[in-house]
Amino acid sequence: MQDTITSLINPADEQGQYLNAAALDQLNKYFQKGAVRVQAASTISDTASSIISKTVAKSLLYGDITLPGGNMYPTRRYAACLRDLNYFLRYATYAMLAADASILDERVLNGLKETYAALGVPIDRVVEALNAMKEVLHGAVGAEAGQELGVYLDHITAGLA
Ligand code: CYC
Repeated sequence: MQDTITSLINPADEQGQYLNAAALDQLNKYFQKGAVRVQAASTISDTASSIISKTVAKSLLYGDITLPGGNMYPTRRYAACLRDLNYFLRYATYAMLAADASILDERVLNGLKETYAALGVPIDRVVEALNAMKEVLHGAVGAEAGQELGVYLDHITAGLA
């Protein structure tokens, strides 16, 4: 996993250089938003299950997908879906704190598209749920952190395309 700090320090170290003005400017922006990110992560830690249930209610709950023949039926699959949404929320939160998407590539997206295809998990519905999660997060953590989390949820969507 990478984060903003290591991704600026590592290349400078490889060249034996102090951080240049552009790198320091990026670090400054990263630290300026630090309190907002930690506050958002704190809200998510406290309210994750409500964020997930609102997400499901907005996107998946009232349709055929939860009925016999749908991929969220029976309860075992429903539970797998809730678990996956929790993974997406938790890893998007880590990525937001690091301001770096690499953890998503390494731990979430690696092989996920193929797994979903093999199990018949409908990717368009996963994307619908990810978009609903973005809206729910906007309400839960506010516009600024919500927008940043949205970048990482979009990264998951892009990795499933
Ligand atoms: C299954 N989701 C899976 C599986 C994996 C993941 C590996 C197959 C193994 C299992 O059932 O546990 C995902 N596992 C992950 C991820 C990580 C991981 C992301 C990284 C931490 O370790 N079905 C729907 C909805 C959607 C859904 C649209 C929820 C948004 O219709 C999800 N995922 C879903 C379902 C299954 C699944 C229903 C079970 C499918 C089956 O067994 O038939």
